[in-house]
Amino acid sequence: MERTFVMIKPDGVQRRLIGKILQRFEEAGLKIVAMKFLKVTQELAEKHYEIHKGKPFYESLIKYITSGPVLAMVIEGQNAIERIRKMVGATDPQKAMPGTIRGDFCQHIGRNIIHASDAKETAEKEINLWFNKDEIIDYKMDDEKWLYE
Ligand code: D4T
Repeated sequence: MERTFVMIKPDGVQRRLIGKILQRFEEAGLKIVAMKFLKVTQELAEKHYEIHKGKPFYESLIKYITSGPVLAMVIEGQNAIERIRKMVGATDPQKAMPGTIRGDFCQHIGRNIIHASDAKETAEKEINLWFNKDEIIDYKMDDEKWLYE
């Protein structure tokens, strides 16, 4: 089992897409193990996007991510990191395939509604940045025997 960090960004919240996005993850058999709704501070935004510091889009990216509440979560499943990146689609919605979240719900790279960790190391780093250990819940879902052999 693998865990990944997923965030519905301020535009996803404002456009009332939380329910539709969560439905996709739930229907795929993925398991939410942590979730919180918060307004991202400047400090957290800068830590989360530190890799992009100095890039032309950095300032607008920080402004956007701190502009309103987001839904942050940790999702668990077999191969969850790659699986969810595929479900989310390409960073630029214009290049995202139909059927993906970005391909179905958005238009512009600066308003791409959702974030998901892109690798094992980033998933671990982001989960630790956004959640305390006691906010992540270990539990069994009753349908697990029907989802995994
Ligand atoms: P996030 O991190 O938001 O899930 O996006 P990705 O993992 O898919 O893509 P990323 O790290 O390369 O970009 C982070 C964030 O910056 C915005 N962005 C990116 C932008 O506004 N203009 C750009 O040219 C790029 C490359 C979109 C996502």
